[in-house]
Amino acid sequence: MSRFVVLFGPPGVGKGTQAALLKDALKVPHISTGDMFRDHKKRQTDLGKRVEAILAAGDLVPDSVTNDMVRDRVGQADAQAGALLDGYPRNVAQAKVLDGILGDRKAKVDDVVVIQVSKDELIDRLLKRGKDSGRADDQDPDVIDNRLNVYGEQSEPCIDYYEKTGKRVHRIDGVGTVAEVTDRILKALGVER
Ligand code: B4P
Repeated sequence: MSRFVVLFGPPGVGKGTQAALLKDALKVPHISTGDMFRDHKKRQTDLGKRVEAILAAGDLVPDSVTNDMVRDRVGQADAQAGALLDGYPRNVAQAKVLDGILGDRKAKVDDVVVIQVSKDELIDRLLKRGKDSGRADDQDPDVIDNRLNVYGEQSEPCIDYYEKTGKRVHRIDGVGTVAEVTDRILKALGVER
């Protein structure tokens, strides 16, 4: 039996941080669309050149590009028994495409983990990472503001979509140490470390 878990929440909430720890406990690969785009950008592939300005502005990469990339990644051998999806879907259209991709192989989104923290905390975390890592989209307060608005307008409706389509939606308090948040998520998923 496969298990597909969507890790959901606004920029800076801890998705990437948690995914890196959860993938081992869940024994599935971590698929981060943000990481995949940044990798293309770093290698200056055609895709990387196309998305560079979009990432810098904090806008969403067009669905056609993102969906094709995810379809390809989820089709790879290591994702046959499931995956931890981080940063995808980011709008309801992507959520519907993901349902189609998984439905074609008789799988589905099993759990949606929604990590929550206050807006002030998100901004603090992103600016701190911007300083530590040099990541361009974490350094400009206007870009951070845009990313948070994009989340509210385009991404947040996915939660409602998943609730209406009967998925297990787990709301997790993202404030605390990284280990505390991991424990809360694993407990909600019924997984032992
Ligand atoms: P992402 O890479 O997904 O970036 P993100 O939303 O900022 O979250 P991330 O996972 O990296 O950060 P985390 O919360 O773990 O996307 C980047 C861009 O790619 C998007 O803006 C968009 O342009 C594009 N993109 C990606 N997916 C797309 C899609 N599906 N469709 C279209 N476009 C797409 O961590 C943030 C910071 O908080 C870290 O520094 C961490 O150390 C800290 N932190 C984590 N947990 C903490 C805790 N418990 N306490 C204190 N600090 C904590």
